[in-house]
Amino acid sequence: MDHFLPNILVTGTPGTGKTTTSEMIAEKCGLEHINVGEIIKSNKFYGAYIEEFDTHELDEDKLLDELEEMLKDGGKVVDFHTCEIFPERWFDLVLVLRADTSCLYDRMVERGYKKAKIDENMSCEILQVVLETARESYAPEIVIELPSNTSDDLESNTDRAEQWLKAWKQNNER
Ligand code: DAT
Repeated sequence: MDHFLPNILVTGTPGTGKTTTSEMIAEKCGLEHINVGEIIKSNKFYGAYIEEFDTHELDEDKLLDELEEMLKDGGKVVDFHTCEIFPERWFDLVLVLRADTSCLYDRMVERGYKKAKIDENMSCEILQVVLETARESYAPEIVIELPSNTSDDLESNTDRAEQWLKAWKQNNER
């Protein structure tokens, strides 16, 4: 996408800290946070309900149309656990957050997730499904894996995004 500011995708297994990190990056970098889960909910971009995972199927076409419009001018931090449904051209940087299993487990219990959903997410994180999918879906040099266990991690991840944005602006001056 040819735009004045870049778009950043923050992805990872549910509970790895996408929303927390995206909000901080957006605030520090003067970008806009887009929580894709919230957009799906508020617009009811749903297909059928899948009881086993306590979730709904996604109406991808409607979601992508909505996001295309939102991302066209750049300057967005997009937060979603699935990264392969988006066109590659949308993003200039893809951050994949990783959490240690004990950390992730505690966060999901705190959220009140059902056992099947916790099990699914734990194996997703252990098998690093999101990281590998991100590497298959985007140019490997724009995909960065970041630990997201502690508040120090949160701070250094935000600093890193800020540095990256600074460099991007210097390289894309018009
Ligand atoms: P996600 O959007 O990936 O589902 P979240 O941002 O809602 O995750 O975070 C889940 C919980 O974990 C929430 O209580 C905040 C906490 N958390 C997130 N990132 C963290 C970090 N780097 N250090 C400590 N706690 C963190």
